[in-house]
Amino acid sequence: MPSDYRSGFVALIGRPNVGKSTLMNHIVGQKVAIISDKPQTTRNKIRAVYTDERGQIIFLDTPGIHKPHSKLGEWLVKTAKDALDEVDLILFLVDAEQGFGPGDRFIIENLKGVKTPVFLVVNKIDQVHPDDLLPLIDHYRKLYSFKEVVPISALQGNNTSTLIQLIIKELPEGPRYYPPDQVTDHPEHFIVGELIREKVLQLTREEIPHSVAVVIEEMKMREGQDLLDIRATIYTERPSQKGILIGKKGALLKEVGQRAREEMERLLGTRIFLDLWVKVKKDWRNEEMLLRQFGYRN
Ligand code: GDP
Ligand code: MG
Ligand code: K
Repeated sequence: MPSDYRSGFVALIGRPNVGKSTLMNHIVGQKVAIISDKPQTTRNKIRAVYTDERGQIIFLDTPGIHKPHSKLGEWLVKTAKDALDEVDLILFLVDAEQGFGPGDRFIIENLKGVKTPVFLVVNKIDQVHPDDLLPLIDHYRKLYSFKEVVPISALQGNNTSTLIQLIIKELPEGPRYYPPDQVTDHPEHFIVGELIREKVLQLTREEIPHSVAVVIEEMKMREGQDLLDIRATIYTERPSQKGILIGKKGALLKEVGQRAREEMERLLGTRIFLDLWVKVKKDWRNEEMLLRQFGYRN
């Protein structure tokens, strides 16, 4: 990793249907698997992670800013505004085809109290004549001082690499928080890892526990099925420990997997296929990639 590696948190805001989900999916290069739609209590939920050799962008799902019609609505707007103060950058996505709307005005009014820099991202440029684009951008610019203005088409991918480049430039220097192949993160990752570790501890003796770590390599719904695929690796420090963990003809590992899977299914309310591996990694405690993943607590 270069020493000037950049990383940080980016909130994507905008009216419904401006293309937020489309942009997110395009940037991470695949559909972001939604593992659970249980209501979130956290203000910022990680939605997608983009990684390249220059930096890592963590996109957050912050509560939307809509004109409040109630006390609860007011509280939600307040929460959303506070959340926007905690990120490194805000992408305000607007719809070139629909043009300026009252929803945009409301968001801009609220951005005025927020210290985080804001990019205006004008989406759906594939639907408008270039001559109409500049007056629209001017209109937004008169209302707010955006750090950058980036016209894109999230659907066709026009100018999205420029957008990524500008985002990374704006982020502070920082570490890679997530492994490069990870595009989503959910608290479930952590819980699932802990469940596996718990079963290992319950089914083995003292020589195993302290040297065991569990990494969830992949967790996603199988296309078109109500089945969650989870691929996990249990790391031990010595080959002898690996042998113990696997057991005679794989019996122990099978037992660990079965117990963990049954509990996960109850917890997450979905059928699960658990693909469980054991690997030896001497000194995993010093391995940067693993530490990053183990160190994560939401
Ligand atoms: P969200 O509500 O902001 O998440 O918006 P979505 O991502 O769900 O997009 C709403 C609609 O706009 C969908 O029908 C998308 O296919 C469409 N859309 C998104 N981005 C573009 C774009 O760049 N060009 C065009 N033509 N349509 C887009
Ligand atoms: Mg959406
Ligand atoms: K601001």
